[in-house]
Amino acid sequence: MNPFRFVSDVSHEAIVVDRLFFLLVGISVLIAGLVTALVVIFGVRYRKDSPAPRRALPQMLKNEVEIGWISATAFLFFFIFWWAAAGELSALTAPKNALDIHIVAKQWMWHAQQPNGIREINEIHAPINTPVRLVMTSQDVIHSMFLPALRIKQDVLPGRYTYLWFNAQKAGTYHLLCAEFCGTEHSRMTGRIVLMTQPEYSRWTETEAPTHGLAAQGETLFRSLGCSGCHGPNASVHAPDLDHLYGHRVQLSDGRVVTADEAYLRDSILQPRRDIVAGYKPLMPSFRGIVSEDDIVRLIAYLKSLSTKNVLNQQGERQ
Ligand code: HEC
Ligand SMILES: [Cu+2]
Repeated sequence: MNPFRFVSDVSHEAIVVDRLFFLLVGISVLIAGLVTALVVIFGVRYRKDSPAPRRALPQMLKNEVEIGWISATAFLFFFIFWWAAAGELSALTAPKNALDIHIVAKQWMWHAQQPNGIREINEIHAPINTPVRLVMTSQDVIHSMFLPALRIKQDVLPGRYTYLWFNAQKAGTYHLLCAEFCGTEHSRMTGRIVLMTQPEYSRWTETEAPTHGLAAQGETLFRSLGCSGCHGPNASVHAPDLDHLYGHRVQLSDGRVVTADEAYLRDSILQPRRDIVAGYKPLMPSFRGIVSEDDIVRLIAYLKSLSTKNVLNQQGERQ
């Protein structure tokens, strides 16, 4: 943990961010230096009572010079724009096979849940050379997940999910900070991200593993909350089968078609009246105030496991 590192080599994206940053600093220093030098030179040369000849009316430069100058600067700025935009766009969408780690922020701590159910406080363990996606929400106010070594930051909001992903290439322990003022102890809302090689990470998950993974905990909730009473195979209520749901498209009764992502599943549980599936009655009760953010994470992990199981089965049949 060296807070005074100027250059990060923890991930490919961090390296790109640094190069861009130093390019911009370099250009700014050059231009600021040039302007300062000219101010000083002209100030001295044309001071009051200086014998230097007054300047005549400005002369037009040759067209070629004007066009060359304008295209060169325009090209430079489009290049910077393209470079920054390309980096930013790839930072937005995580690869499909990313490892999902769920984060719930609350005043004043970070609560992480690994796919296999391990719970961590103010600490995130993650493997390197693997795309890792943080699926984040807040239980109270707005927080912001800041991982300076990876050069990434994302606000964490109550009532919805935001995402952050990275593919680290260097193991180590790095800072994790809250970058949005969130109350008295905001400055103490810090932690560490521990990046490990894949064998180390598997060993860690094995030694720490609780008896029940996240999806299994979700399945237990699914039964104890009565979801299975409506969504199960022998239900008397006409409710959609949730097996094929995650990642697939859903036709809603008002004609919209949406993709069932984490946000959709969360909304289905907390505000079921908002998106009614086509062909069904709005019979599902809202679970707002009944399930905590952590429980929603578990339920979603369970629903996701139903859909991956299905994809595997389909592949198995095809082979
Ligand atoms: C009283 C019966 C009932 C209970 C209990 C119930 N649901 Fe539902 N659920 C429905 C019905 C009916 C729909 C379809 C209408 C709609 O979209 O609201 C639905 C829709 C959904 C959808 C969207 C399905 C799709 O195909 O897009 C999800 C996800 C869901 N329920 C999850 C849950 C979870 C998780 C629980 C337990 C916390 C639960 N449900 C409890 C009846 C129920
Ligand atoms: Cu915070």
